[in-house]
Amino acid sequence: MGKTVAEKILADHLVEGEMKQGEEIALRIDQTLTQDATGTMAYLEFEAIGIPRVKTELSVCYVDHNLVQSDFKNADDHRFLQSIARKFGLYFSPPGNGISHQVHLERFGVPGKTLLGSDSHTPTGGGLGMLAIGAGGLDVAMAMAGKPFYLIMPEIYGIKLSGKLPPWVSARDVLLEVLRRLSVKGGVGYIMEYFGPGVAELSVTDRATITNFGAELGATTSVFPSDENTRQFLASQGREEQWRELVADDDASYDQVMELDLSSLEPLIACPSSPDNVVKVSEVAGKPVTQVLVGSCTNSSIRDLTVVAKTLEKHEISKDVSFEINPGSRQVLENITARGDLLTLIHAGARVHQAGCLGCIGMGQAPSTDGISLRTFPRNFPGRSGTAGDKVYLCSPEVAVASAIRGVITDPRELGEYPEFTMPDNVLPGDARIEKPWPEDSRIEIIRGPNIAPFPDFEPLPETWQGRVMLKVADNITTDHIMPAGAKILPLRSNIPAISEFVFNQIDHNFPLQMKEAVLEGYFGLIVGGENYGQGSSREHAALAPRYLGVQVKLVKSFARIHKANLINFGIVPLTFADPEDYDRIEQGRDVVIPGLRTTLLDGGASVQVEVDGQQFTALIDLSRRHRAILAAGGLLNWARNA
Ligand code: MIC
Ligand code: SF4
Repeated sequence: MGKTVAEKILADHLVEGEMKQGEEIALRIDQTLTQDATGTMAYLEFEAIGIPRVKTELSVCYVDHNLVQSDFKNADDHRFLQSIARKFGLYFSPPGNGISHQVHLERFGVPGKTLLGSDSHTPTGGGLGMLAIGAGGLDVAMAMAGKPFYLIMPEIYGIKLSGKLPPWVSARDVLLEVLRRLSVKGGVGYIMEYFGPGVAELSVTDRATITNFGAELGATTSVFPSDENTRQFLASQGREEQWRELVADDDASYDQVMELDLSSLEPLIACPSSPDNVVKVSEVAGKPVTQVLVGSCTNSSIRDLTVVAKTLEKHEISKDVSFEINPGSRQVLENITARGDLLTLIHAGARVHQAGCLGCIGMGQAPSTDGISLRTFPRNFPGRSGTAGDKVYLCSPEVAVASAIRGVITDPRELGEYPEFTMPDNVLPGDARIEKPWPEDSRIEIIRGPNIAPFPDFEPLPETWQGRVMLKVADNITTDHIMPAGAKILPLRSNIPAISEFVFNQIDHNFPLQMKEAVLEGYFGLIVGGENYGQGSSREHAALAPRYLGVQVKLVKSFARIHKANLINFGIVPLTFADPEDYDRIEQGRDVVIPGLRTTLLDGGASVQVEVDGQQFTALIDLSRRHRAILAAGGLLNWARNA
């Protein structure tokens, strides 16, 4: 039987297991990427593994998140990462050079390769025909050490595209429509693969917008074929020799298929505060906006900023709107400058920032109280912008610029003629600041600032587990809820004791104190949760910091993929309710005993009895043998040391 693109790449990289849905498989990883907010911890872990050089074909260390230097902490981390890259043989992309995913697409991505990144939007590389997967920092550290990446074989969800996008409708609207149909948990357990005649109508940057934003479906990754458009994109980057054709066989079959006619789409928008809260722009048109931000790894390519600039040639920005541009990369900035579009943007009143994540992760750009903020970003989780009670909408650059012009949410089709954009045959590479790997030299020193704390040690799992329900939360809890980001907390990413003071900060700011008191009384923590627990960011701090506080078990209705893997890596046992209605029967504050948890795990038991104040509940254990051994050891590093 024929293969899909995803199956071809998986088969080429399979080192263990069988490609049967639900089985654990191990993949060889060709390339890795890290960014600074997850990277510092990933390299501390890499150092703990004790390998002198990275063993991948190519690994890149990016600095793009923690750009605001309000004291020494972020600046120290930047220096630490540069010295790490020099020491261990990585490329280094410094602050201001751009967002990891955008730069990687431009300068490093290669069709048919595997890429593992310590960031949930790593699937951006799927736009080039890569199998690009987001993971926790420790998994990326293991891949840099030459170890395979383990995952449960996903099913393949085929999205058959036909037709052509109408004027003022763009790639963002494609995925907003998919999110509207499937929700933020609709992609869990799947690789989304795009095929059909509509694929040829989308450029690589359009495709990258779709695979990037596809992270919000909870999917393992998303992938497009590598075709003539891919060849042209790589040629424009001066990398044509890295192109290879990669398309699904004619008789390939998909586990699910969705049909999507691009011609039938219209401008869409995700309302506060979830990326799947999607409506037609016309349904919310007329609401006043105070801030419009164009940027992020989803929508800040040369195409995106050119379309915005060309629209502004004929219009002005409303005086009631702060209109801001966060370029995706230095390459984008250099090219829009060379082509004159930057002048149009500045002239129209845009606030133009350095290339990076910026307000997307709450590094500045917080909106005003009650002010509607329109963003071309991938996430609008509550409070992520830095303003409590924020009203963040997600939309295309077209909707963003139209709304910035009118000062109210606006359907861009009202603006008349759609500006033409054709990708130039050659772009300025904009990569002069990217440092190539240094030759091995034992004299290279790693520069550590005082905020970098050593990696904490964790105990193995006890035979009988004793604890307390420390918190009960609802469905779709994000890792932003568990471990918030923002300009104040992000600089603590290399200091687990310090950052743990902010665990569950938005839900209950007393949580860390209560955990400490419980541990002193001899109780560890259990968290009860609903569906899709831990969706969103890949930050392993959402597992590591709670574990540091004494959280050792999570009992939920279902988990998001990356978070579940991170829990296992740091020795937190992920359990699910056998009967989801038991969720309603367990109250916060109750004492819990799980007799024989360790032996049950090691013996391969499929379930365990959880006693809450004397009442028995059955919890399911959906874990591989390897996972079970890691949990018993108290985490992946302990396990790897003993192996
Ligand atoms: C995000 O968009 O949430 C982030 C910030 O890029 C994260 C990584 C992090 O928390 O450092 C992600 O997407 O994984
Ligand atoms: Fe950066 Fe936002 Fe992309 Fe995350 S989603 S990598 S914070 S731009």
